[in-house]
Amino acid sequence: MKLFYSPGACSIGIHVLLEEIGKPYETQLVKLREGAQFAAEYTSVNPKSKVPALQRDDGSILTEYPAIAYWLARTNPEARLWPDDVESQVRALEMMDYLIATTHMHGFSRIFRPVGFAPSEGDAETVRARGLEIFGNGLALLDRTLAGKEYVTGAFSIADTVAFYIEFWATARNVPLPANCAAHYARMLARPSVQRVMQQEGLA
Ligand SMILES: N[C@@H](CCC(=O)N[C@@H](CS)C(=O)NCC(=O)O)C(=O)O
Repeated sequence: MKLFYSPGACSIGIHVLLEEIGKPYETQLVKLREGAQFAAEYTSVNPKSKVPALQRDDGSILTEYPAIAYWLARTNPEARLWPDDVESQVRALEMMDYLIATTHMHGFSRIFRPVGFAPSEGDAETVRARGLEIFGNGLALLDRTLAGKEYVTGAFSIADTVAFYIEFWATARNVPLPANCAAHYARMLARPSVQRVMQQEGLA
């Protein structure tokens, strides 16, 4: 398997899952800041020009975080990354979808690259402020979900790796984490898999 990633990007969550699984894998750096995601070398891997992408051992490529995470979890059941009961499964999916489709794509993306959402450069601050609002709403909902629990569905699952990268981005941007998110983030940082990934991506 080969993970196409960029340090500190959302691909970090898939990287954590690969470490949790513990089987051999390779990594391939995609230099997003240099625009490598738009070069033919990478669009032949992922025409969407995004990381993460995962090349499987048969050469086929998987894209989209939830699909990659689900495939890794279901094909490596011994790693216990996917809950057994339907209620926990559907809650894991619900949280991943909200955090990726709304908190990440609509919230963080507005903070990180406001020009992508702004009709003109002068609108950037308004866009960024809206991004912070959406991002904050996501953290607040995650915080309520985590109340009285160690992980999103109780036990560790693929949903926690999405929560982790959102919490990581919040911390990197000095957005305060609500208490349950802060405790969850600390719990994630204490996992050996996360520590190895932080080292490997040069973020420790
Ligand atoms: N819907 C995609 C989103 C992936 C995504 O937005 N990745 C970002 C990094 S966190 C990226 O590759 N951005 C490059 C760009 O937009 O140019 C998924 O779930 O995997």
